[in-house]
Amino acid sequence: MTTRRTALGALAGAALLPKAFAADTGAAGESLKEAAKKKGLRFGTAISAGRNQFGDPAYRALVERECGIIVAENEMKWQALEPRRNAPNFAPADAMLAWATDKGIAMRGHNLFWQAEKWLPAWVAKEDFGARPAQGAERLMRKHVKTVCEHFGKRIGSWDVVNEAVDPADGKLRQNALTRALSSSSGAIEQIDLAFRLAHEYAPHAQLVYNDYMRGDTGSSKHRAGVLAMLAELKKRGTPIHALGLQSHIGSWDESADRGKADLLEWRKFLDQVSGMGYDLLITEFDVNDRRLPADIAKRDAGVAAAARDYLDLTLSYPRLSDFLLWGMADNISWLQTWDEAPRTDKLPMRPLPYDAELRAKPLRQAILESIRAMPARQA
Ligand code: 9MR
Repeated sequence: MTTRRTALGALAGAALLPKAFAADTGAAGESLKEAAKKKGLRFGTAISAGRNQFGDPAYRALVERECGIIVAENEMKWQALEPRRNAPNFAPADAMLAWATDKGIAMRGHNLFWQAEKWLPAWVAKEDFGARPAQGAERLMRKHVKTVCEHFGKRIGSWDVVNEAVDPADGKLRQNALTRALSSSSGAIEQIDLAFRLAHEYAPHAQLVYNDYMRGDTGSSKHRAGVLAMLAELKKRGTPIHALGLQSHIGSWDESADRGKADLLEWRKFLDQVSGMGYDLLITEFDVNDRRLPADIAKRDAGVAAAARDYLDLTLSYPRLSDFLLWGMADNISWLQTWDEAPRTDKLPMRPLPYDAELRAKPLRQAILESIRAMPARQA
């Protein structure tokens, strides 16, 4: 069978888009980034060097057409930038940033510190911080932030400084090798505060973001409460943090349409509280898990689009929100295909993103476009 990828390989011009793409998006029509720009919103996506994305000219052309901002799905994580101590590897991230800069696409940074220990580089967990562990941990954190922020400089205008600090199970702050070294008694707040202060020192131009996956459903109530408590504490401490990143991996947990409405009310309350504290908002990793929807593709795609509309109409209504990024553009490259915590029981491939594997636009793209067109314009 000829796949889109092999057919593409035969094309001489890398910039050529498959016919299906041109027809389905109405390539002459308005792109998502153009629609967003009219509202003072930046629209974009994560992109990865893995899973046939950044290396695929057709995928890159799609990102270029639709997106005004990108984020590296994995390539700027500490684990990726310094897999072994003092053995940095900036090349994959640099290649993306060079491409984005060339195309006039902005890029944000994800992330300086991922709090779950398993996502820190393995060598950090084994690090001997010496007789004065707090100073040793601070030294290491400073070196990391300095190296990374100075390397990318002003080309990265927004950083996820701390990722996923709150444990959804109890709303408490997660511990890791750095938090334990910095504070034996009072949890991780010192380390989080320090992370933001260092980011402010070495990237004073940048928007500094706390990024997490809290949701509106009942199962996420401790998570929301924990994030609110942490944001309140950081405000009290005068920590230089500007915004909350709403990852927005939706669709996995909300049980019914009715419950969905109640969850949206909780979500509204949460966003009101966060903006009430003076924090800006971003949607950083949007996708829709379709595990609760039927196998039939038309029904599934309609259900995904409807869930997106409900969530986006509410979330984009907050004037403090001015960036909206998806966690990928096409179904086949989504992390959800291999995530085993909330799988489809029928094992069918998920359809969580606005384009299918052949880069044909799906109803989700239309839903995103309509939500953007319906949202109130941001102040300049
Ligand atoms: O999508 C990412 C996947 O390719 C990586 O294997 C994984 C671990 O680095 O991270 C995934 O992205 C996560 C993001 O960095 C933070 N929020 C949740 C995302 C999905 O797990």
